Amino acid sequence: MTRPVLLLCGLHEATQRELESTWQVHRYHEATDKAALLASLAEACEVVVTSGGRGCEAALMKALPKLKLISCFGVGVAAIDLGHARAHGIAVTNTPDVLTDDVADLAVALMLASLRQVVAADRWVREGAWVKRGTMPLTTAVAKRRVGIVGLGRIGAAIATRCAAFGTEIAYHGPNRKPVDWTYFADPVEMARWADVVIAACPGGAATKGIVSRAVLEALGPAGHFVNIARGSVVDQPAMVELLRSGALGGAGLDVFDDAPHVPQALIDVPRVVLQPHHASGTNETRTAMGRLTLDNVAAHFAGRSLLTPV
Ligand code: 8YV
Repeated sequence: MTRPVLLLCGLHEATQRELESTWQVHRYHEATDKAALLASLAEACEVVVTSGGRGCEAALMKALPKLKLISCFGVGVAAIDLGHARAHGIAVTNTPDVLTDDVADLAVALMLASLRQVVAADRWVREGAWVKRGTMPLTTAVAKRRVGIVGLGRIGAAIATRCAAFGTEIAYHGPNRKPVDWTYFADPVEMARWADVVIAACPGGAATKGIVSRAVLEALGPAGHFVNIARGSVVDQPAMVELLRSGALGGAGLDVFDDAPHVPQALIDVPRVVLQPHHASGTNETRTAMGRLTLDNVAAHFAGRSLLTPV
């Protein structure tokens, strides 16, 4: 109870409640004088809790010289300066595996929604077009489509397995070929030329910044659909918006954006786009499991036990 923990952002409610009833939690995001808070914790704070979106910058780590653990609520740790953490003996934990199914489910839901225009069809009924204009324009079949996945990690592989059940052909792009039967493309542009749908499922960060480039989106083309459950940074967002608006890219299902929660109006205005508020892991079950791991890693640190999910 007496050990201080610095919390960088609001968390899943029950997780934050338990964190705050177990440790002496200081809410950095709500502090009016952040420098004073850091100074007051400098000699005592060993643990920071953050989220995948908030991450943790080197400057904050430097202000806490006793820092030993950054426990991240989320699998993506690209917003944490891992190089600085490693160089200074600060362990980082995340929440892998527990969210894989939900994130893969949402990727497939966005693919289905984009190809079958589920949201536009809902609007067609809701806004009375069915009565006034009759049947809506035809959509695109999912079966037999070619799906190219950028990043065949845990989540990418779970997406591929689900897509296989829909009778799609599957290929993937990543830094390395994997021991799987799906087709490997070393070049994402070539994969996009082959594909009807490209799904981004890779980690964020410098290595994947803009990997879904203008060239990839142009290769996907006017009949192609792009799904992103990875990070906004993996796609050239201005190019994507421009191509969607002009019809040079057929459609998109997007859970993540540059500068979230701000989504460009130009993107909101495209009717062939399905938007989500970064909610791929947003189920009660998964957020509870993510919270359990986040809390258990903190408890393991203070008890001197091995961390459960070190990055
Ligand atoms: C969460 C995520 O939305 O796990 C990740 O990397 O992006 C998501 O599961 C986020 O971390 C919760 O704030």
